[in-house]
Amino acid sequence: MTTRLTGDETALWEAAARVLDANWTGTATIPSPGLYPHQWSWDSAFVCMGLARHRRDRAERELLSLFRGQWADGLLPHIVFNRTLERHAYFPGPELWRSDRQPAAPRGVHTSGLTQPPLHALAALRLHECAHPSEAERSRAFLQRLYPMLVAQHRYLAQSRDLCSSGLMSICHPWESGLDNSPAWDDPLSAVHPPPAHYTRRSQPTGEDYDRYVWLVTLLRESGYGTDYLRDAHPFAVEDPLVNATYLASTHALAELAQIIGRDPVPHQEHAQRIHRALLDRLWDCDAGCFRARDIRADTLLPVVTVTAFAPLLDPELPTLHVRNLVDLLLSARFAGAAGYPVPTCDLQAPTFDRHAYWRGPTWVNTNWLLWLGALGHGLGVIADLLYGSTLRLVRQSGFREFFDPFDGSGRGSHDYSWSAALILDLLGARRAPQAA
Ligand code: 2M8
Repeated sequence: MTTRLTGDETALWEAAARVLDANWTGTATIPSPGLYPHQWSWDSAFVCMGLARHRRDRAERELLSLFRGQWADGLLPHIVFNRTLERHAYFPGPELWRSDRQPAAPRGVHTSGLTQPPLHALAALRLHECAHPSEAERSRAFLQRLYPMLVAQHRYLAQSRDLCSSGLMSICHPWESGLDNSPAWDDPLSAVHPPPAHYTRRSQPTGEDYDRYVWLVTLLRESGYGTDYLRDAHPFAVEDPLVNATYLASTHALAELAQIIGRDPVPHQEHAQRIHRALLDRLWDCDAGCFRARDIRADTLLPVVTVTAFAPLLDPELPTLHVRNLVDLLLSARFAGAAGYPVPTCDLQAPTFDRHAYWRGPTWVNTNWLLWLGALGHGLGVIADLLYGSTLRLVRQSGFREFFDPFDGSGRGSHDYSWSAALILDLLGARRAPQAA
């Protein structure tokens, strides 16, 4: 812990730490008891941001456990399955992905064959930055070990996921976005036509979309998760602002990590420039004054404005005009301005907005945290403080829930959700003192 906390903050800190301690399996942190019993990729990155300030030994093990699932081509899977659990602990389990039949997948570890937002280099950098001076040597040694795995992860994204050679990575499944049932995916998903399905599922979302999710995985699996297939034939391919903003932030982090361990940062810096330019060229919508996802099969920007519109605030070189437009939209009645508990995951005025439905409207701690980080990077202290305060208010009122009603702050989904707890530790640890102008 780096900051002196008040009594209330200490209680919140201890409650958050208890959630992470309870969800620790001995090798990694599950997202929540019951609903998500395996290890998820971007969840682990968020968890590391909190563990960096609570149990850095566990943060290191968390990342190493996740990278045990890395494929030979560099793919870092979005789920690493816990083999000791029953087959039906979570659907879809290893039997849908069949990673054991893929030559590039690791032996003895079952994984999915998808990615998630690549926040891991950023998590590793934050871990190093939070290290006590007495731990600096050990921290550098850990980075030496992790760095080649992070480089391989980014190489995979550049070589196998830059489907348009644009500089941006594409997602090939809504699950790769992390915002699974976001209304942004409604259009590209409607072009996916699965055969009738024969399974049941216990949590949201259900129905036709779920059939499409499973069908997309079946197509990927049957193609051997191949790059040529992804580029030329897979029906769902989207360049998303949040995914690419995390890709950019982690590419900058990789450059910093390279410097810390005496490697060459220049290739990462050049790559970051390319992502930066492509974000502006391909995903900025001048008329709407915000970023939107691009469906690369239809070559159009997707119509619904969601919280991912703001994620490029993570780009340290985002031009001032773009920052100003994003702040206007964020504070308007379409987002924070009319939600008592910002930031809703979908434009409140969009017909698809739904205050109860998972990623179709509710407020989430991780998206708030990403925007908080982006706002800090641009010196937007008032916006950062607004996000800080509203996020703390959510968990104080409703606990470490998976997501929250953006109008009344009531909690929804899982209880004791790991990233909600971990990111509160990071927020409390990083709380800033006001500075005179
Ligand atoms: C949710 O996604 C999984 C599939 O990956 C699911 O719906 O079962 C999403 O919220 C995702 O962002 C998150 O990583 C995962 C585990 O918390 O749950």
